[in-house]
Amino acid sequence: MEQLKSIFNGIGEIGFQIAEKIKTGDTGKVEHYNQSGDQQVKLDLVSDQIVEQVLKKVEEVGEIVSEEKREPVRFREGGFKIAYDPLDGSSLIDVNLSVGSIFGIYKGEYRGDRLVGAVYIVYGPRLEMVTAVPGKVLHYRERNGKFEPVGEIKLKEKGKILAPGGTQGKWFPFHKGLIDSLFREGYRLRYSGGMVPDLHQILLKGGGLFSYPATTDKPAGKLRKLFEVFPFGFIFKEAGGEAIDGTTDLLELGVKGYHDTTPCFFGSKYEIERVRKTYLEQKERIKRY
Ligand code: AHM
Ligand code: MG
Repeated sequence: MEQLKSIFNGIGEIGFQIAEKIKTGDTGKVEHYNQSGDQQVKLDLVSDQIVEQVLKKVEEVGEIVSEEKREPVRFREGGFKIAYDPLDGSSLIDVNLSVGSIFGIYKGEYRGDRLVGAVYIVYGPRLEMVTAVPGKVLHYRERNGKFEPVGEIKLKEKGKILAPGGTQGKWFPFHKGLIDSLFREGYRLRYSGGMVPDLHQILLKGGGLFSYPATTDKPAGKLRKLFEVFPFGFIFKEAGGEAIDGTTDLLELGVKGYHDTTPCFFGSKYEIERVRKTYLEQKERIKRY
């Protein structure tokens, strides 16, 4: 879609500006908590302002909302709506691990089935960007101050790595059983605690499974539908993988509030089928009691 090009260009510019701030900015915390109750770091807020300033100038963008904002900010009538996490994993900057920015682009309402595109930026040893539109997920890498295409991302049927999120002591036994059985099959652990690099690794290595399940202390999971889960759900599906909450396609989940969370699983077909089977069996078991 031609109109998305200027949005992708704007997001590319945002990537360069946030990358500069990460290199030199203050990683201290501020006395503010976002809607999800996370203490914000100064860089979260600086990054949020960068996104707002750049997207305000892009004609095609009507409105934005972010993990750091209570409510949407309206720029103009019509146009696309963008929901984003300006700096995901910001608590990892202190220890110099990779972090990212995540964007979902909507036509109409902020709902999974209204997504028309998604983008993420990875701030790692190198600056990278991935854009997705229906049928095409493209990988870019920074070279001489510009994003240059590297190639298309396509998932295989089955991968080799697992990124199992959430505190293990708070996992439900059937979830632990699933993860343990995948490890017994030979999967290897790859979890940094940054959703963007963890999912980027699965996408580039051809497959695997990232999970952030319901836990006994967080029955609705941790990750936010609009700012983290839907954009990656779209990207995984367009790359030939799947994204579910255990049983249901993530993009079919309803949205009640901007900061809603959901359990989530992203992966290639084989691993997601394993998740679905386990979670459906569990649902059946609950029904019987
Ligand atoms: P954030 O938006 O406050 O940075 O939180 C999101 C991050 C994800 O990047 C990551 O997958 C998850 O939180 C890790 O959570 P945990 O520390 O519970 O494993
Ligand atoms: Mg986040």
